[in-house]
Amino acid sequence: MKKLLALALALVMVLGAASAFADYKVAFSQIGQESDWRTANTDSIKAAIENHEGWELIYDDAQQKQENQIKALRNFITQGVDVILFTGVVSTGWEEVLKEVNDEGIPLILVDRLPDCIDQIDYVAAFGGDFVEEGRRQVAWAGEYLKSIGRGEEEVNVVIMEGTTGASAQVGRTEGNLAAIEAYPNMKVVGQQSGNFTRAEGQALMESWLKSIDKIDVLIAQNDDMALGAVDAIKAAGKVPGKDIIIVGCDSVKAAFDAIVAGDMNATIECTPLYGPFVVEAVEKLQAGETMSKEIIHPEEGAFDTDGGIDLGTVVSVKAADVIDQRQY
Ligand code: GYE
Repeated sequence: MKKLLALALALVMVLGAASAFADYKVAFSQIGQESDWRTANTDSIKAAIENHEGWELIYDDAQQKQENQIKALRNFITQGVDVILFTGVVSTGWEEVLKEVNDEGIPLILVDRLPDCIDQIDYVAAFGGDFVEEGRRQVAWAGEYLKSIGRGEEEVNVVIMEGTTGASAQVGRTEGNLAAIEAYPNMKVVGQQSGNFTRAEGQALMESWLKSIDKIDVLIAQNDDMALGAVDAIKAAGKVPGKDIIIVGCDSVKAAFDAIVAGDMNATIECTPLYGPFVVEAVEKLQAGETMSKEIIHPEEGAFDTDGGIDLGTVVSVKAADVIDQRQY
């Protein structure tokens, strides 16, 4: 009997010690791998968690499907993870599953594309780009640039290549694009369609626009990958990207900097994917029992182009060639 008791006691101690050292499970439901931005975002968050002592990363790539993300979130609940990092492929349809996460008492950190139901759910912190402002800056860049080269009075045809339909990044940037265009009566929207944030779909959409629209002067692409796909389509059609068609992208990925320096693109509005450090700070605070502000944190972002000096009201563009060596993604 005594032996049995001693054994049981030893077991309890071993288990207790093991649980004290067990890794803190940080789960991350990622959208997919549609763009250079997304790759940089995944790498930043993965590395930050994996390199942190005592944390274990549980990662899921939803391949652009909302149903996969819902499944992943329910799996995280079943596995009893300690915290969930979440970004939603689209902005609607998350109430039910996020309430389930709340009901289980699993802390939720929102990153990048925030869900529409943000006010109905509990979360510990939220980080994301200011998509409306990014969209506004895209059009303002084109409008101000046209003025700077003496084309401010000329009627120009603009096409807007949108991101994944229903994604908060698409909804916000479209709102910003259209609101900003009001300030430039010379700019007329002659095409507006989704290229799904991918290079291949951006190329295909530009090909079809070049066939169906007589004159295109400006392309506003809601991410750089689509802009780069469009560059290929424009070249294939025998036109000169960056000259015959002014191209403004979004994200400010390395490939866009290269394209700007090469003269193929004119500008890119920054949207940072580097959320690793934000996530680490939030999870550390959570572990320490500190409460955080519910305010959505937008990182500071700039605009980059061929020559710099275009005043966008909230920010002045910087010459891409001057800072290309400092780019981290
Ligand atoms: O701009 C785009 C990516 O949600 C901000 O998603 C992100 C967007 C980014 O596919 O390239």
